[in-house]
Amino acid sequence: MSQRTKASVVANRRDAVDVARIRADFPILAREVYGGPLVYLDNAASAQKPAAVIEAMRAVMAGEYANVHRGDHYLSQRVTDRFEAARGKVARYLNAANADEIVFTRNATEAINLVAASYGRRFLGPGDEVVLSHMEHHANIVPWQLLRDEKGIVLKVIPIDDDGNLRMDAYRALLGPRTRLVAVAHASNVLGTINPVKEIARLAHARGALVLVDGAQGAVHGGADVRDLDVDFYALTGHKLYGPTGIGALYGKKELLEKMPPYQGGGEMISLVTFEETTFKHPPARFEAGTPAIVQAIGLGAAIDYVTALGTEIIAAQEQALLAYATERLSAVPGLAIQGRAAHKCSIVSFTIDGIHAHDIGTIVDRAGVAIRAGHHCANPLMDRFDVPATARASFAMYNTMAEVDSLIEALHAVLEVFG
Ligand code: 7TS
Repeated sequence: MSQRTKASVVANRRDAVDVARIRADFPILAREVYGGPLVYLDNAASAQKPAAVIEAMRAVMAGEYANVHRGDHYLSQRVTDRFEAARGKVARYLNAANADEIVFTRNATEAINLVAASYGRRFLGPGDEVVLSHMEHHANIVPWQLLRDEKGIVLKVIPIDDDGNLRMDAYRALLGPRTRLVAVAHASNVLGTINPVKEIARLAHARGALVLVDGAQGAVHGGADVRDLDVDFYALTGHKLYGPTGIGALYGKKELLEKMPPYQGGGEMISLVTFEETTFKHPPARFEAGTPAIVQAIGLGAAIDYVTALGTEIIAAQEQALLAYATERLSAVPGLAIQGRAAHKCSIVSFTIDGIHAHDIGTIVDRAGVAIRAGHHCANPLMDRFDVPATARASFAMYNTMAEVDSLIEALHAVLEVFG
């Protein structure tokens, strides 16, 4: 093993919780890269998977696999039960009133596209306004632009301040008689800002507008309570929540989903088909055409079981401790600027270093085994707002350690050396 000793992955007393115990649940964290420990700080892009998720997926394929909802036979019934149980777990995780309010999708992107393609095409028309924010991921911008080009809706953008907070005064001023939908991120994947979604929803509802929350990041850090937030739609993605890829979910209030038309046609979503006409099932089946991601949904259910058993307090305690420590140490790196200094943040820190491109930072720290992300993070308008082409981004999960933050800082000093 290189100079990068075991110390950099071993949890110690500076950690807020017993991280070593959590790390032991994630097989990949034990592997090495370039002959030294892996320091995985790219959790906002995709989180690693606990053994419980890997095992749940293996077990269903090895022992209980068949297609869902369509077989009278034993295996089909067993796997259908497990698939529907996973839906129930998502519903409980989001505190939805009913499992029928959860539509399985491929990811958060597909969940947002579903609302644009179904609700948007049916209920929005020329001049209707959809309010977005300047910190949205492309997944919560482009579907609305496609709808704008098709239906003539108008997009309005909530500005943000220099610390990365939504300008709530400007938001209030944007809300008007034509506002039909407000679509905002629960948490920014670049700035880490956690938005005041409950207040955003309250103000939108007072004007008769609906609220869609992109929870791709927000659902990870301590969950989300859709009834407390009182949002109409909430999109999440499984792979950031320690689950597999290929599975996400859309929460939608029952009365809304019930009046929304299908956006894809095929098997499983119909009641009766003739060549003249087709009648559709009730939600969520209406929105799940074709064979769903059965194994992945069960894997997501296992991931939710895992984080629920660990407990949101434990997760939040370690993530917030990592965020505070990383912010303090990064701030002391010469020439480094942090983008996103909101008071209420999740464990994501974006930064730039004077005169060094973000991709160079990412590449050099990688050679020290430190995985971060560099780029525009699918948030071009936000890059423009901060007048940077790209940022480097470290994003922490509850299995990361203070010692790993030290490894990042050490690697950044190596970057500074390379660039003189
Ligand atoms: N919304 C936000 C806020 C995100 O951070 C992401 C993914 C998405 C939507 C899309 O999620 P998907 O699972 O549908 O692709 N964000 C990132 C990221 O920050 N780095 O890689 C993916």
